[in-house]
Amino acid sequence: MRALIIGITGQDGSYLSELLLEKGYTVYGLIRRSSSINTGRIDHIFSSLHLRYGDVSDLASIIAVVKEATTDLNDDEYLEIYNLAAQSHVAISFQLEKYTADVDATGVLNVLQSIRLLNLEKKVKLYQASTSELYGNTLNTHSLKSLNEDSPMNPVSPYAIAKLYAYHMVKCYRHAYNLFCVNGILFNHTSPRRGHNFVCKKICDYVCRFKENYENEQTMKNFHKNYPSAGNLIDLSTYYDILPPLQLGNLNATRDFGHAKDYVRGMWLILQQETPRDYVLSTSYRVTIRKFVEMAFNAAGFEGICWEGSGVDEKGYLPNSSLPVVEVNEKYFRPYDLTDLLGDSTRARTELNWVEEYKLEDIIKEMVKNN
Ligand code: NDP
Ligand code: GDR
Repeated sequence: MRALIIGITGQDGSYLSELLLEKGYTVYGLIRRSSSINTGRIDHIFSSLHLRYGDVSDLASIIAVVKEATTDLNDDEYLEIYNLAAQSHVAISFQLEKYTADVDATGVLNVLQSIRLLNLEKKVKLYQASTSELYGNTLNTHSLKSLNEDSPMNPVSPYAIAKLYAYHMVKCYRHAYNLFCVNGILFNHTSPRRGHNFVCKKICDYVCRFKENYENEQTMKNFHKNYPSAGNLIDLSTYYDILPPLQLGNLNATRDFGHAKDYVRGMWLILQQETPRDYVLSTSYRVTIRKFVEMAFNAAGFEGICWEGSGVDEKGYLPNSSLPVVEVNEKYFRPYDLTDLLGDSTRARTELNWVEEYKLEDIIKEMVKNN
């Protein structure tokens, strides 16, 4: 059992590596050269992995690693390739349009071409990290209840447009060259290993700092109560940060959130099928970003956030406080946002027996605890 993970240093790559190692796979991984360390998520399993430098936009480096990973495969063996590499930030794709296309669209073509150039059509199974972003605002424009593999795709960002190219190219290679290549159309999934500038991680990081601050403040207040004479000697502000309110963008957007661990198990199941097929993975539980904020504060023991104002003037307050903990900042608005997402993963549930183990509340608790 051999696998190659392109994008192994990311959130999903790290959980998938753990899963495959547990199952006894030999795991190859492609990592990018970086001026600072980018292997933090896989350091704990570093010595068990076969890591090679490369870049999905560099065909030669893909050919080299695919060739190495398929050397001496027995007749009944094949290589599972998981292409998770992407410029994966939707908002940033509006600033890096061409680069996002090079990595997220034609990068996938490089992976597909490497398989053909090496005549490995019968020796490789390819998983492509596709996304619910492909649907754009279809849920509302088509008055649908939820989104499945047959729902119309209307991408609204450079990221999603690049991923739609990749999605179709995978289907094209499947039909044209009989390759086992499939799209996992995954809805948002998160974890303590989520990149820091995605909204759920950003919120949970803030809540943790807030809690720490609050506890330090309480400790200092108690200290002052017990030792009132120290008040003149100690400057309270040197003992805890004055934490500015969390700055967020669109609080009305909804997302269908799951745990990355459940989703990488789904990726593996998709590649174990006899027949290549695309699958949606989603929890079918959606919340607004505003609700996510409330749930994260609740998880840290701060209940009852109330919201005042609207649009850019909206602010979130904890009970009995006149200082906001959340403010809307238009800097985080996107030129074009995807406002509503809800998946229907009936196909994965019936054909793969895939079922998620984590509920959103548990995910948030884990993220707030393990920050
Ligand atoms: P991350 O951003 O955490 O990880 C992306 C990975 O791709 C990193 O290992 C990154 O390397 C690597 N990468 C980026 N550019 C290149 C490149 N040019 N060549 C090689 N590797 C590259 O994303 P996630 O783990 O969250 O997501 C995995 C995949 O699934 C992505 O393709 C994403 O678009 C897609 N997806 C994610 C969803 C989610 O909710 N998490 C939902 C649906 C799809 P480095 O560490 O060096 O930056
Ligand atoms: P998304 O995730 O765009 O769904 O893409 P992200 O967490 O960036 O945004 C989700 C929603 O939250 C709103 N939002 C903010 N977003 C960020 N990043 N920062 C903020 O401050 C903020 N405030 C509000 C956004 O407008 C948006 O509506 C993720 C990525 O993992 C993709 O790679 C993947 O394909 C999709 O999920 C499914």
